[in-house]
Amino acid sequence: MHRRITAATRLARMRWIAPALLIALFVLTPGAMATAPICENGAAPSPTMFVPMSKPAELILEISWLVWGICGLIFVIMEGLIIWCIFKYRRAKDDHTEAPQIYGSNPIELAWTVVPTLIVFVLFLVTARTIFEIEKTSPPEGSLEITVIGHQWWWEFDYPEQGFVTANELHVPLTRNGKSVPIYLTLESNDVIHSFWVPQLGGKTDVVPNHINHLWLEPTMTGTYVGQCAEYCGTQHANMLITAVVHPEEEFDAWVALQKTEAVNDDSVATGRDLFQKTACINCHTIRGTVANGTFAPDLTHLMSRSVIGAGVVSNTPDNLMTWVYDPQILKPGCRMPSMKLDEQGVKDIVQYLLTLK
Ligand code: HEC
Ligand SMILES: [Cu+2]
Repeated sequence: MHRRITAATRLARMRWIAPALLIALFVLTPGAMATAPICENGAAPSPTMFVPMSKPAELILEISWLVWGICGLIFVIMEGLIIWCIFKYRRAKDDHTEAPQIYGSNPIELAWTVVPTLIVFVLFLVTARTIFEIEKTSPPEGSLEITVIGHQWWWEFDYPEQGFVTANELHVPLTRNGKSVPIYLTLESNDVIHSFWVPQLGGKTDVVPNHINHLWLEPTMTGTYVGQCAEYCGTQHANMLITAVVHPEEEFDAWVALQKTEAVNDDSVATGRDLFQKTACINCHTIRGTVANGTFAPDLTHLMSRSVIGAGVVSNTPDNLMTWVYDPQILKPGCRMPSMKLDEQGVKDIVQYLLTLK
C-alpha cells in the first residue's frame, strides 16, 4: 500500500530534534548570559548574576557553575546514551520479533544507586559550605550597617550610624581606609513580603514582615548596579527597583556629609514651601529641618540627590516631578500617594520648592 508522507510524519521521524534543541538551549543560554557586556564601571546593562562585583555574588556564581557543570555532564552522557541507543537498537525493517526481555542486573543497579548518591552528597557538602560562608548572623568586622525597609512599592534605607534616612538608592563605599568594606544589611518589611535582590552584589533575600533577615554584600568594583524587588508584592511590584551605587571612598564620604545636613531653606521658594507645609504632604513625608515629619513615604530632605522617583518608575526631572505632584497615579497607578488635587500654580510652586532640596 502506498502511503503519503506528510510534513508532520516527516517531522515526527526526526527523533533527534528534541534532544538537539535541548542540548543547544543548555549550552547556549549560560554562554550568552555569561558574556553580558559591562556598561559603566562594574555595572552590566541589566541585572545579571553572571557578572558578580561583590564577594558573596562571586561565591554564588562559583557554586552555580559547579552545579551547572556536574548536571551538564550528566545530561550530555545520558542524552548521548539515549540517542546512541535509539540509532543502534532501532527496529530493523520488517523485523517483528520481540526484543530479548532482561530482568535485573545487580552491578548496573548498584552503579545507578551509588553514583547519584555520591553526586548528591558532593553537591550537598559544597552548597552547605557556601551557605555558611555567605550567611552572616552578626555583622562582620568593620562593616557598614544599613537597615532596608520594604514598603509597597519603594525601599527605605536607614543609615543609623550616620543618622539619616533615604529612599530607593542604596549608596555604599568601595573601601574604608583603603580596605574593602563589608556591607551588612538588616532587612525589614513595613507591609507584605518583598525580596531584596541586586544580582551583581549578592543573593536574593526575602524581606518579611515581623521578621528580620540579614544580607552581606562586599563590593569589589565601583558602579551603579540595578536591582529589583523579587517577590510579588502587589500591583506596582514591577516598579520597585533598587539602585545600588558603589562609590570610591571620598565620594561616599561626600555623599554622607550631604545627606546628614538638614534640608536647604531657600526663601525664594517660600510660596511652594508654605503650600507644602500646609498640605497633607507633611503627614506622609519627612523634610528634615521643617515641620514635615511623616514616615509613611520616602524622605524628601535630599530628593534632588536622587536620580529616580517612584522607585525607578521615572527619572527625577522637573517635568516628571510636575506630573508626579499633580497626580502620581498617572506615572505609577495604584501607588500609595493620592493626587493632592492641587491647582496648576500650586503644583508649580511645590515643584519649585522640591527642586531646591539638593
Ligand atoms: C498619603 C501619603 C502621602 C501624601 C499625603 C503625599 N505623598 Fe508623596 N509619596 C507617598 C508615597 C507612598 C510615595 C512613594 C510611592 C511609590 O514610589 O510607590 C510618595 C512619593 C513621593 C515623591 C517621590 C519620592 C521618591 O524619592 O520617589 C515625591 C516627590 C512626593 N511624594 C511628593 C509629595 C508632595 C509634594 C505631596 C503633597 C502635595 C505628597 N507627596 C503627598 C505618599 C504620600
Ligand atoms: Cu516588592
